[in-house]
Amino acid sequence: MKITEVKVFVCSPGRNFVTVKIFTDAGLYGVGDATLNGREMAVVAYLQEHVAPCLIGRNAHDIEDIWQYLYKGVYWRKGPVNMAAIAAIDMALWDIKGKAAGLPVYQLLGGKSRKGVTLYAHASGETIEDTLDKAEQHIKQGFKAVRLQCAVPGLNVTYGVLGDKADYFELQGSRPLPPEEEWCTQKYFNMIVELFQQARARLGNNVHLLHDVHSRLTPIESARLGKLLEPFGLFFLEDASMAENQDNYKVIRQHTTVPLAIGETYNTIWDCKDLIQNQLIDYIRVAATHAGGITALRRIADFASIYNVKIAPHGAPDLSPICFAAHMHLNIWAPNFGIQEFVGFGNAHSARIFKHGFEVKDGMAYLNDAPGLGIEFDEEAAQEYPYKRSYLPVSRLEDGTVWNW
Ligand code: CS2
Ligand code: MG
Repeated sequence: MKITEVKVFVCSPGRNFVTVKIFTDAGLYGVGDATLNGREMAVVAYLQEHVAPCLIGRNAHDIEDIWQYLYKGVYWRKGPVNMAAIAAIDMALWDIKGKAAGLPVYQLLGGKSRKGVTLYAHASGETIEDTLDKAEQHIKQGFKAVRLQCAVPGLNVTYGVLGDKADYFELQGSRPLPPEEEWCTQKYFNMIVELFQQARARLGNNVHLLHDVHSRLTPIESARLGKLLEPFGLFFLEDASMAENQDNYKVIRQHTTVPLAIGETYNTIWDCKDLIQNQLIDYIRVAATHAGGITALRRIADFASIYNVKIAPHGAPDLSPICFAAHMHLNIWAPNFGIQEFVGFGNAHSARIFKHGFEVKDGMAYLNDAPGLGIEFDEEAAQEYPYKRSYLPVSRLEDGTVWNW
C-alpha cells in the first residue's frame, strides 16, 4: 500500500489546528494532528518542505520504519517542531493501518484494558466560590475528577482563568502579540491552600481533585506547596516546577507525598527518562501530538509501567480532536492508564470540521468500533476557518523579570 500524497491543513475554528492527511494507492487515507500552539506555521513548513517529499512511494504499513527514518534520519533529533511533524505522520499511518485491517487502533495495540476512559474536567473561576460552583456543576454531570484553578487576587491574569474572554484571540486583543501576565508566588500561596480547604469542605472527600501549577514555582517552593496540600489528598499536582533539569524533582519528592504529574511540553522519552526511572513522578502527561505520536507514546507508556508511573495525556483545547482520538486508543489499551484531561470537544465550528463518535457519560469517555482512529476531517469545512496568528502569554515577575508561563 503506497503513500501517494501528504496534505497539510491549518484551520482556526476558535484556535489554530494543523492537520495532516495521508493518501494511499489503496484508496485509504489517514489523519494526524501536528498542532504546536503559537508556532503552528513552523510545523506546516517543516512538513510540506522537508517531510512530505520523503514519504511519497513508501509503504504506508511501515509505521515503525517511517518513524525511525524521520527521527534518526533527520540527524537533528528531538525538538517540538520535528516531533509534532513525526507525530502527525505516525497518527495518520496508524489510522490507515486500522482502516486496512477493519479494526480500531486500540485493537492493534493489544485490545482493551478497561471499559472506558476516566476523565477530569476543568473548574476555573475568578473567585474560590466561583471555582467551586463550577466544580459542583461538573460533579452533578457525573465527573469523578475535577481540576481546580482560581484567579490569584492582586495579579492581572492567572493561568487557566480566561474570565470574560471566549478564547485566546480575545485575550491577545487586536495586535496580536503575546499577552503578558504577572506572577507572584507569595500571592499565589495566600490563595491556593484556602481553595483546597474550601473545596474539601464543600465537595467532600469522594471526588478527585487536581491542580496545575503551570511551572510557576521553584523546586523548594513546590516542596512547600506539596506539604501544605497533603491534607487535601490531591489526585495529582501538575507541573509544580520545571524539570529541564530532571533532578529538580528529587528536591520536591524528598519533602512531600503529593502525587506529581509532568510532561505536556515533552517531545521524547529522553525528556522524562530520569523522572520515570528514579520514580520522581507518578503521572507522565506527554501528548501524542508533541511527543512523536502513538508509536512513541506506546513506548513511553511501557517504560513508565515498570516504575509505577501512569499515563495521563495532556488534553488542552489547543490539541485537535485527532490528538484526543489517538489518546483514546492509547488510554483504553495501556495497562498503566491513569486519567485523561478533558475540556469538551470544542465549539460548534470545530465540530463541523472534526467528526467522531466518542461518547462522554458520567465523567467517562467511550470509543466505538470504527476502524482506525475513528475521526474524520472535513477539508471543505476547514477552509471556512483560515489560520489566525496567535501566541501563548508571557509571564513576568512583579519587578519585570521574565518568568515561566
Ligand atoms: C495546560 C495547557 O491543559 C493543561 O494542562 O497546561 O492549558 C497549556 O497551557 C496549553 O496547552 C499550552 O499550549
Ligand atoms: Mg498543564
